[in-house]
Parts: sequence; C-alpha cells; structure tokens
Amino acid sequence: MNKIIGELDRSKMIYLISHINPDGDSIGSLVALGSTLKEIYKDKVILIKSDNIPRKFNFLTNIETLSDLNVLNNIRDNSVLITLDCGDISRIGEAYNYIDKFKKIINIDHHISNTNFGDINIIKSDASSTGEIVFDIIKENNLLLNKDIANALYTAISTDTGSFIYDNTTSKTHRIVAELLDYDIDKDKIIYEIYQNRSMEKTNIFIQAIKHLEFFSNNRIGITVITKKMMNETNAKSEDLDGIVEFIRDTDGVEIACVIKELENDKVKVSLRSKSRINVSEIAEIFSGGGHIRAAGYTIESNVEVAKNKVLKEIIKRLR
Ligand SMILES: [Mn+2]
Repeated sequence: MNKIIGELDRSKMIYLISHINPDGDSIGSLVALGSTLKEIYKDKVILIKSDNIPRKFNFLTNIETLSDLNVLNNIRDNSVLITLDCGDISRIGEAYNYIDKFKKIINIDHHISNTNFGDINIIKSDASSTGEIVFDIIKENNLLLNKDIANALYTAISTDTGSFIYDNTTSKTHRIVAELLDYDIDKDKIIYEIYQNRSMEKTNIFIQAIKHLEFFSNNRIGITVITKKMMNETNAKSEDLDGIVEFIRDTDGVEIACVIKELENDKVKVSLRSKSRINVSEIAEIFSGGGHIRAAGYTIESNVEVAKNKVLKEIIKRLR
C-alpha cells in the first residue's frame, strides 16, 4: 500500500482508467479513487473514459471531468496508469495502444481471473467489488472520503453485488456500506437513476430477448440470443442489455443463464451467470474470457448458432 503512495508521489502524472462496457463498479471506482486522489495531487490526476458512459451514471459528481482517449496522445514521461476493475489489460480497450508510454501500471481489481498484468497488483478476489478495495485504500491511507466519493462507492458496491444479494456480499461489504450511509449519501437518487429509470429502448430489447429465450436440460439452462438486427430494430445500445442475463437466471429451476450477443457477423459476446453450483468462469476461460464463479463472459469469433452450441456443450458437461 505504501508502495502505491510512494509511486504516485514520484510520478509526473497519474492516469486512472476502468474497463470498456462500463458498469457501476467500473465507473464508481474510477470516480471515487479519482476524486480522492485529485484532492492531494490536483491537476496531476487525469480520469480517462475507455468507452461511452451510460447515461444512468451522469449523476455522479466529477463524471464530467473524465477525458477521452485523445488525452493519451500527450502522456508525459514518468506517468503511472491505475487500472480499475480490469481482470485483463485488454479491458482498457483502445487505451492499450498507449500502454508502453507509462512508467508503471497499478492494477486494482477483484476478478478471480486477474492476470496480474500490473507492476503493482492489488487484487482481492474476496472483495465484492473494486469499490470495496478503493474504500480500503482510502481508509488505510487516510485519504479524503466525502459525500460525493461515498455516492460513487455506494454505486460501485451496490451494482456489483446486485443490490447486496449476490454471494460476494459479505459482512464486511455491509459494514463498508453502513459507513457510506453515514455520509448522508443520495441513496434514493442512486436507486432511481440506476434501477428505476430504464429507457423504452431497453424495455423493447428485453422483450425481444425474452421472445428468443430457450430452455434446455429440464429448464436448468436458459439461453437467449441478441442479434444485430434486433439491436437495430429496437434502437438499443449495448448497455441496454444489462440485466437480461440476470433476469433469465432468476427463473425458478434455472441454474445457468446465458446471453449471446452478435457483435459483428462472425463475432459474438457470451455472458454467463450461475445461481448456486456451476463455476462459469471455468467455462469463460476455455474461450479465453474470464470473470467470477457466478458471473463470467468471453468474446469469440463465430456465428451465433455455433457459439450457442459450443457453450451449451460446456454447460451440459458441468451440469451432469
Ligand atoms: Mn467489478
């Protein structure tokens, strides 16, 4: 831990980035750590968006200070990059093209499949979220924690724990959140913005996804496919697919849920969730992906049908 602060003191600039297809943990951790570091290092700190930010996170303070990738054209010597919530360096997307320009990479993450790609790696796979690790970093180093930062951390932890119901939720998670609540955070606003403010496009792509849902193995497996055509017809964005795989998983009797999204003609993204028994990160790793025991994913070059058959075969093997 001291190692990090020393590193930050010595560096010319401090860049922070989280992953593409950003979720609440990715954005919340980025804004929280970025805001607290700006307090000490001021203009030395630059927050980068590796991807478009879903509109539901616009309420976070300092979200407007995120810079796009162009800022990386002017990286100064002796700069560090802090990656948040990235299990693999490829998760920073196109920012990877600039990776050699950094003196050091500090990798802060909770994915069990993390590849330890950093020069300094702070990986806690028992943490519910990267937000939880950022909270620890703030406390251990006596860094600033205020209402805005607490809002961002609550967003990170609440989203990555499925509102505190996934089995990554520990007593420590609740103790951290209890402390965040003491900062008088905007809990009602966060819940509204994140969970009760769905766009019509998202509702429409949900309807399509559910129409195409199929069950296998005595309804223990639920799989749906989302094609580019469906995305175009509903005018949905990729972020609008969040929640579909969990909806399928939450059906009575379903152990594994899978969403196969067509990215290009022969490229698909597969998202997996399990309820209690199957380690889906093992399946994702077969296809060079990663994740957690209960939530994992990967991208493969194949058409939708082939991808479906392949993943189904792996799931059935494990259900036996
Ligand atoms: Mn996370």
